[in-house]
Amino acid sequence: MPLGPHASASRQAFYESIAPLGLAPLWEVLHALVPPRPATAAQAALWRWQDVRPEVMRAGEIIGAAEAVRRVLILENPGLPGQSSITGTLYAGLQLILPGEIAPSHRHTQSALRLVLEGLGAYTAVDGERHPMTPGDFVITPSWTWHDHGNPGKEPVIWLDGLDIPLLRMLDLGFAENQAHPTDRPPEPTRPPGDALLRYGANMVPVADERAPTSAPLFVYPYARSRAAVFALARGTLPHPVHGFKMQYINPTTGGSAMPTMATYLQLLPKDFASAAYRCTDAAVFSVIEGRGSVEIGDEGAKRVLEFGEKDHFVVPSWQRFRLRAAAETVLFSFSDRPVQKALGLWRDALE
Ligand code: 1HN
Repeated sequence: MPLGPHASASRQAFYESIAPLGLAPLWEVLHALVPPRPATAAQAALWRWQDVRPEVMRAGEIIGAAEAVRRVLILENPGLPGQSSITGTLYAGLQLILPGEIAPSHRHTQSALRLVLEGLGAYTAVDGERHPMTPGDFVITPSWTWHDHGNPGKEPVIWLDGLDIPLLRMLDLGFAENQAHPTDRPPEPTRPPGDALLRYGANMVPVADERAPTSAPLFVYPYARSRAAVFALARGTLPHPVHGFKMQYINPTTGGSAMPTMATYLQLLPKDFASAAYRCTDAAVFSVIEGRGSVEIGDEGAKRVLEFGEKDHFVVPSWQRFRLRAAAETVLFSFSDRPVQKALGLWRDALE
């Protein structure tokens, strides 16, 4: 029992006497339990590509993808050490797959997203379809879908992984299974290349769908298409004062977020754009696809300015005031747990 502000020696003795009965005094913790505003332990943080890329490549020298199962360096929030978390509810990491390697097939209740950062020639397979990954491609692995990765190409390939691991840990509903297959031979695809995009990515959905629908049947959002969409949004209009030109990736069968637990966005900031100050209750992880700029995070007195460039990652914690500035035309990918907060009727934002 931590010694709270009201814990005189006699009170402390009382607390110790009730602890074996599974009892604890609310008044010592009440203010921490119901803070006037989110008091996250997560901190604003930046991972610079030039610092982390060499370490990701070094991981490739010390362990193989098959042995590691997933060879990933976790982007761990400095305020949440040892928790494999970038925010209170989300996990992020950088995954490397070298030429000739495979990462074996498995499935889990945690939903996953990938944003390809570097390299050509690797694929990710979801539900039996292989997608050849190109930088900027956004790929999802919805909850409980089988997935594996492979690199039959000639270049190392690195991508960002985002998962709802801490959220599911909080809910105690982690399940996982490994698919039986030789570790040197990936499972054979069961669907032709491009199938999901053709079926679900043409502003149409199949009537009387014979395939068992997953929670989100469209699993690939190729960068060329998403990029064209945000640039089209920018034509002939002024940027939104907070968001610039920002679009959400959707699940075509619901119109909602691509996955039920994580919202994902692509955002274009014109050169010299400076956003209005803004805060929202969903902490967000950003990946810089193109351009450079800065993000100012925190209130007066506790402000931090993080300068970002291509392939850098940064995190804006819950309810911290932030402003984005673009020194060049900039394209940002980001993700958060906003759909969960909205489903519970709890999400808030404020212009201030
Ligand atoms: C996972 O399945 C992948 O499939 C990446 O690439 C990272 C982190 C924790 C648990 C499962 C993947 C993961 C993961």
